[in-house]
Amino acid sequence: MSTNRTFTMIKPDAVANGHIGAIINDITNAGFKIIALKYTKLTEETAGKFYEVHKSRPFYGDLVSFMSSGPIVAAILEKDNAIEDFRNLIGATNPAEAAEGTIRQKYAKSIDANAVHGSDSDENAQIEGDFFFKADERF
Ligand code: DGI
Repeated sequence: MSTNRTFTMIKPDAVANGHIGAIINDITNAGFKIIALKYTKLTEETAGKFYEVHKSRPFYGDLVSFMSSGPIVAAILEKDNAIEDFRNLIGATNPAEAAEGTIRQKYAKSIDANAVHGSDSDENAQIEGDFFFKADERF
């Protein structure tokens, strides 16, 4: 159903460092259409729920406190092959390993403060988009 959509967040580090505009520009220049967009802030509780799949990982606590440390931008994006193309646009999880020109290579500082989120599957894109947006917030 949603194979042409992905979900992203501009994370607290990139928001705090003033990169919202540049990142949205990179995203739209890469051919993604914005379906939904929101400036908001996660609490420890909502960040914990969002990242529940990582609950058993050693970095879960740090991830939850980082993701609730400041405002974020959440968005649903549309493009053919959205999941794979968006993950190529953002680059590797660790910005030190992210390819030249990728969003993480340009704007991220560390593996935890890595500027952006991108869904890893169609199923998760659907779940993550539903976490932030109601039907009447999508256009
Ligand atoms: O899909 P990704 O965001 O590229 O990566 P992921 O789903 O494996 O992990 C989700 C987030 O968790 C990632 O964006 C940053 C954080 N993370 C992943 N691996 C590590 C990590 N944080 C720390 N501190 N150490 C890690 O090894």
